[in-house]
Amino acid sequence: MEHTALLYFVGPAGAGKSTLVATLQEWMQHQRYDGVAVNLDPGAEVVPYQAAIDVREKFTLKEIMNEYSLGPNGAQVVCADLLAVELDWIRGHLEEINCDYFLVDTPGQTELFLYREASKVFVENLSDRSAMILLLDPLLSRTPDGFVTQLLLASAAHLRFQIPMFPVLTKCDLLEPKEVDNVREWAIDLDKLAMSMPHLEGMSGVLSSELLRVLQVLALESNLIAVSSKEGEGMDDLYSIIQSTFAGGDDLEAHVDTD
Ligand SMILES: Nc1nc2c(ncn2[C@@H]2O[C@H](COP(=O)(O)OP(=O)(O)O)[C@@H](O)[C@H]2O)c(=O)[nH]1
Ligand SMILES: [Mg+2]
Repeated sequence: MEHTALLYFVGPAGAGKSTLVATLQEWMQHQRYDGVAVNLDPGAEVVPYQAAIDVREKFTLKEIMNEYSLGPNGAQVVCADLLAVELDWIRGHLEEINCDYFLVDTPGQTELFLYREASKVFVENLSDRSAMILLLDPLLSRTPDGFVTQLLLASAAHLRFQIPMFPVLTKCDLLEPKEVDNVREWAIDLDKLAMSMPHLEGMSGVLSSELLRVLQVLALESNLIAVSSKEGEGMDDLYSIIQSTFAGGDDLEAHVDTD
């Protein structure tokens, strides 16, 4: 199995995972890097990229709903567990492919991917060079308390998975530039975030300040990258930070110069 790393795109439904996989893959193609897309979302109707490996060949959300007489939520849980059953099938396919990066699109519900034991087994065994691209919702992240909820999710991911995490603020075209700057500053400097927090009365005030202290300990390990798949923004920043983790340096300029 020859690849630089396998990247899981994880985040809430609608955060832009599938679109980011497609946009980053296209960007990589332009730069002559080889990004191979893998779809692990059995609930996807259509995906905006050509998947080299697609879990829907094995099962779809609709099939599981029918087979087990479940609604979509119950079926999502069964699907999350079935993923682990297909570990060998997927690994077999990965082993036949040589590329720079596998771009792995994951199911809509973050919590299913983060908290089910099956996906932990899956992530720990699929590749020994994995990372997680953690998509933060832009509309939630632009308020201090909303951003804290996103940091909590990031902290939970840190606790669950011992792999590099790259937090990404998606759809930044939906925010004012000033709002994007604010969020990025909060990510770097949690004291600034604390000062921006509204001084809430009672329970939520206590909760937020205690939470911030925990988050200061579990702080994000890398800069928050702002991307917009719509505008094609931030792909170079995202690539650079991944590349410097896995290939020991940003080879972007060197690579572009080779032609
Ligand atoms: N404005 C804007 N919309 C986006 C962007 N990326 C994705 N979207 C839209 O957000 C919706 C959900 O995107 P999708 O990639 O399917 O999210 P997923 O559920 O996380 O896979 C779609 O309607 C996309 O067109 C972006 O960068 N900017
Ligand atoms: Mg999707």
